[in-house]
Amino acid sequence: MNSVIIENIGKAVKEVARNRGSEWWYTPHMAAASRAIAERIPLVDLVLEVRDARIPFSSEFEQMRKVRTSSRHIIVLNKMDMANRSKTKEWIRFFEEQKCNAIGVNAHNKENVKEFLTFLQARVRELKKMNQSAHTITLMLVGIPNVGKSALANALHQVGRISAAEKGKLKHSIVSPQPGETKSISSLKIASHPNIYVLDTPGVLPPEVIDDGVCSKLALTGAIKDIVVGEINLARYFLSILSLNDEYKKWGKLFGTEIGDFIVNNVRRTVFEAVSSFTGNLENGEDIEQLIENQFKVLKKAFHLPLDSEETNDYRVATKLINLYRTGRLGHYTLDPVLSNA
Ligand SMILES: Nc1nc2c(ncn2[C@@H]2O[C@H](COP(=O)(O)OP(=O)(O)O)[C@@H](O)[C@H]2O)c(=O)[nH]1
Ligand SMILES: [Mg+2]
Repeated sequence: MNSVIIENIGKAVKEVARNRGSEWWYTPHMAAASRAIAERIPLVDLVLEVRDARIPFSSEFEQMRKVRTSSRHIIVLNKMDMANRSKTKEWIRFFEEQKCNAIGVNAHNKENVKEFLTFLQARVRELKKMNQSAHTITLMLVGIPNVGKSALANALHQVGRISAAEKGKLKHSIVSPQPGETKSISSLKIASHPNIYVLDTPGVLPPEVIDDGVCSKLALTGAIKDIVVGEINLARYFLSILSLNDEYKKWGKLFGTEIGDFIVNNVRRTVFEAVSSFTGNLENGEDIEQLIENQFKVLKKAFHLPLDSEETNDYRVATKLINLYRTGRLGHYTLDPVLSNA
């Protein structure tokens, strides 16, 4: 993997964490949320640690590592639709071998959320066997920013209320592509008989800045605001991932037969051609830098950008590319290699 790009992103994040500090990284708001979450962990029946399925390792919620709740702790790999399907399965197997419950979800897919609710109800029934007196069950969603906690809370609330045939206005948590939009803990009902409530909580980043690779992945998947790292750095990082991944090779076979989004096809063709005609060494950091520079140039054409001002165009290429990546239109990438239990 290209170490120069990753180092630069890590440096940018650390600088921000150090200088402007609390405004961007571990905000006072996060510190307060972290305390409020810690108080509730012993009180709730299940803690659902939401992670991003694209980065099951890097999106760990550090606070859960310290509290040993084992049987009451479930790792939820959300945004499964954006990750590599077989890698998600491997990751789930890894967690299960670690004796930790894990499940993949896509908060935007209603059928999938229904299955998830059924899974949760089964867990709740097991709990009730152990504790007969409990008639109201509380689950708590925790995790770093932007992994989809609020989206999941809303989706469970919606699905649960419909099947429980209850009337009344649906509540909802604020879902946003910007990290840090959930400001307080809120409670939503997701099932009856027994009554199950889910607590949505604000995202919390670890207080200490972590390693460059983790910073880069958090930035690309949107857990850290884009301006911290800069869109151009993010796009460069994504291009390095794309160029070292076999995914683009599949695109070569599709040319001539593709349907659908003209720009997407154009971008794929451009990236494919740039990588396959590249004569440098993909293992070499400097060579990759060169490849990425070339890709930025040719992508300007693919995005139909006027060939004037260099800087604004780089920025535009970057934002367009990041947008295509984040809407899953350039493929499904799991950025964390699966850990082995060995
Ligand atoms: N593709 C995809 N996007 C999701 C999913 N869940 C949430 N999102 C999006 O991710 C962003 C962050 O969601 P949000 O619920 O606000 O995250 P939170 O900060 O953890 O509460 C929003 O733009 C959501 O629409 C999912 O399963 N798949
Ligand atoms: Mg939220």
